[in-house]
Amino acid sequence: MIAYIGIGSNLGDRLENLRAAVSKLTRIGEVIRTSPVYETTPVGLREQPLFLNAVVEVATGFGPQGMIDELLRIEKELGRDRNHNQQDAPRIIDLDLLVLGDAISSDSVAQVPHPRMHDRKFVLQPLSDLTPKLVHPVEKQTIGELLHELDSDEQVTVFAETL
Ligand code: PH2
Ligand code: MG
Ligand code: MG
Repeated sequence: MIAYIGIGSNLGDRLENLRAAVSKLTRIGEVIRTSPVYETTPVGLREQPLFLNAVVEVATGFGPQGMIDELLRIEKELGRDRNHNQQDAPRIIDLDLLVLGDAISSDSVAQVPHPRMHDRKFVLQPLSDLTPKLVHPVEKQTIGELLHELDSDEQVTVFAETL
């Protein structure tokens, strides 16, 4: 199945953190493509550094739970500490499962599609670069439509054309 994983960093060498994550993502399958990298204003807790965000396309045999377990393991290996952090605090790396084929799971630990992806420009812009015609399994609109219709004041600007 094709999976899309959202990656983000707003601490340390942000671009290097994203690159290190992509190389570890080969553990969940074959990395097919990566989107451009965007610099984005923080959503939620606003008083924190700008993020770099991108999306990675992976061909995988993993299911939602196995995938999320592995993403959490990779975050930890890259130095993310979840214990002493408030929600939405700055992070070295964040790996979010956005879409896994047309799987729908609302399980509290393994949610897919990501419950907030359709109202985040920092997700929809790079995802739309890779797959504008992909239909969101729950919203039933394409990623391109969701991006076009989103009314958001997030600033999302190209930081690097490739990862
Ligand atoms: N991640 C969040 C909260 N806010 N804002 C931006 N711009 N990029 C993110 O990756 C991000 C965020 C929670 O995971
Ligand atoms: Mg996130
Ligand atoms: Mg996350």
